Amino acid sequence: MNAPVDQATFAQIRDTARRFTQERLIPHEREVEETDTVPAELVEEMKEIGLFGLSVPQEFGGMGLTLSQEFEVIAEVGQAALAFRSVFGTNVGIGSQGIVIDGTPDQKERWLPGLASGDVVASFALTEPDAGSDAGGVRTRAVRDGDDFVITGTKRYITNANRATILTLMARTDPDTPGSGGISAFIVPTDTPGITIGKHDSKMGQKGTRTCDITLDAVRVPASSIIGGETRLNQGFKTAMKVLDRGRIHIAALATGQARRLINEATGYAIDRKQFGQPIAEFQLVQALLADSQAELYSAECVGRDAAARFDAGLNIAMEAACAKMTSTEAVGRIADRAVQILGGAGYMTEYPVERIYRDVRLMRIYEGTTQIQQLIIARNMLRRHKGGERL
Ligand code: COS
Repeated sequence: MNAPVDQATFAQIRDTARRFTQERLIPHEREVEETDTVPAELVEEMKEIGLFGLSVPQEFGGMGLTLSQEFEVIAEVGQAALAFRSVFGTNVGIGSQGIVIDGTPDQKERWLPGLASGDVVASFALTEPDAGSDAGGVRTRAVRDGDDFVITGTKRYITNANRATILTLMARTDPDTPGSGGISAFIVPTDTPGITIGKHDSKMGQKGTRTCDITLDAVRVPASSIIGGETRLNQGFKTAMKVLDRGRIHIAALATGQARRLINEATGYAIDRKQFGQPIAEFQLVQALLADSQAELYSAECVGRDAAARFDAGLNIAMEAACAKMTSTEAVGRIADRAVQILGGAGYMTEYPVERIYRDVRLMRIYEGTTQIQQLIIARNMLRRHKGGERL
């Protein structure tokens, strides 16, 4: 857990992120949409201002932000097209955090400085063709062979797989234990023989992001590649869950960024657009759409910030992270829908960003755990706490 970066330094970091988003990222959105690629010069600029290292502790060259501070930076960058955050998002979140949370000192020393600078890119390889929501259904096998493990299987929809230097990869090390037990988390360099990265997926939205299949055919890694070392053999599911808990608050921040952008787009349009002789913003039915969106954004921000603060306080936040992810991603879906409605015909045209954002945010209710998985996590935790004598 990082100690907070002092307020003055943090204010500078957030201002830099805000300026970079408004002045560099947003002006390139159309190009990203049309070329399905984030320009290389922007990736270099992201490295220069430290975005890849937001969450990596300072002793390993990162900014060492708390999750509350990361939330604010991601809510800024999250106002631009989601493809931009995706470039560095796996280094800040799901790709690096297994190592930060459970890694050995050697693993941290070896990988975190490169992850912080962006010279190393990490992907999180959990999902498989037959293991999506059922993360415990991992079929990729890691079979011990002397001091090594030999890994065979297929991973699916892996973000940044095409650019990854390493994978934090979940594989079954105990074939006799079905479900979540018997899974270990490995650090697997992508230049290891036997790894093939598939062609990148064609998606409804989020153009410029990259997700690919990865096939592993007898990929040999030393046993020391298990995150946390051999003492964490068969403990990889828990590492993955801890990573996802934290990642869900990061996604909540991202959703509030998109929500804010949508509200600004819709409000600006409503003030400029005249019908029946006056700006449509003066009509109460349009005001109701705007007000509902603002109230939902505010609620989402409050829940997300509270969950982040609880994480920073060292509390178990599985339930709160699920609440934050569900609340904010469901809200941004409704906010995007209202924004299209306020723009009317224009909202359906590719000329206006809300058309793209409407498609882009749809994935937020799916990745890092669907809304239905968040409901399941919330309900399970409620029942556990209640049965344990706590009142909710
Ligand atoms: N932190 C730490 N440990 C956790 C945990 C958490 N948040 N959640 C569960 N665990 C532990 C449990 O305590 C349990 O430990 P024991 O075996 O020692 O009792 C173990 O992990 C298994 O937990 P559980 O029985 O709850 O696992 P399930 O197989 O029922 O799965 C869900 C739980 C559904 C919540 C999990 O599979 C999940 O999150 N699925 C969604 C995956 C996802 O988000 N995919 C998106 C793509 S990856 S970007």
